[in-house]
Amino acid sequence: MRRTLQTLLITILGIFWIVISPNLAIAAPVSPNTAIDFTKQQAIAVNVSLSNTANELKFIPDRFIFESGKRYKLVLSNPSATKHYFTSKDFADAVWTQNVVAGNVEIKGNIRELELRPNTTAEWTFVPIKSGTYELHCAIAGHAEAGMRGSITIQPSA
Ligand SMILES: [Cu+2]
Repeated sequence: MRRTLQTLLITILGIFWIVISPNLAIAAPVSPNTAIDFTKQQAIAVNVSLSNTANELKFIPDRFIFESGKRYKLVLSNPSATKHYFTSKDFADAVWTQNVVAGNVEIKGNIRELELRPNTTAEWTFVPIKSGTYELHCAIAGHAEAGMRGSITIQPSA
């Protein structure tokens, strides 16, 4: 008699579990597989040259279009004989910076501007967040006026 009662109880608990378990799955937090992890997204490489071997005062290219929510790796190089800046503070405020890698150093955290000495490169990995068009210039006196400027556009995600 006692054994029958025990079996019955287990059966009832079993049925209860079958009924409740799909609801538990629904109540569970969003699966990690469906969540977006920007850091695992393949980075889209974009190159920019600050001046050139002829020391022309310009960015090559000087117009950029990025899409919000995508991960980019901006590869900056300075092949000229003088140092230059990649300055676009409003753009820097409109992105989430993952890191900047220069030489053997990786810098994490917000970036405001980058200074590149002659024959150096740096890689800036970021995810655009806020759409808009932002001005770009070199912060060295006279360089922007001589043509070292451009624009960076962040488009809303498609
Ligand atoms: Cu410059």
